[in-house]
Amino acid sequence: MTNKPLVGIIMGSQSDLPVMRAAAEFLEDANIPFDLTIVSAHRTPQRMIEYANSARERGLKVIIAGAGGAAHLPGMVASLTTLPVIGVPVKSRNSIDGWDSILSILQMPGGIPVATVALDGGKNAGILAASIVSTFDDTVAEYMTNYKQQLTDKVMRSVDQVAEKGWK
Ligand code: RP5
Repeated sequence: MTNKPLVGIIMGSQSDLPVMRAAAEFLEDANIPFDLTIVSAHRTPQRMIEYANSARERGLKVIIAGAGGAAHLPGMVASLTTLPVIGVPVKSRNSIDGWDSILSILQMPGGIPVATVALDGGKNAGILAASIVSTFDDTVAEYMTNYKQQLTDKVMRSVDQVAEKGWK
């Protein structure tokens, strides 16, 4: 595995970090190199353009972009790069109830998709990015197989417990 970042994690504000760190934690556990920074579509539009335009040549394979409220960052980055973009709607303090962020990221026009995860779904964004990396990296593919097996094992332990102890 290279040390060069394969996944870029960006967010509109430092206030998004509590949600977005879950993506970083999953990638760190999976031993996938990533970089993480703040890029605001509205407050640093030029920086957003530079980030997205240079992403592929810097070696990134997928971008995770999170934002809240009028969440234009994921869609605008997707419009500027041919890399896959995973969008994380964040229920930020300027968000009414989260739907504003969800719809801003989800309801993209034809031709410019953003793979949108659930509200505050930083962890799933990390998992999805890792799945994308697993398409060309066998070590990551094995990690993902083990990860899914752990999920299955956990549920099956619950099945056994309920069967043993009953629902009361
Ligand atoms: C969005 O506005 C950011 O992504 C963040 O979710 C929200 C609030 O930003 P701050 O005012 O906390 O910097 O652009």
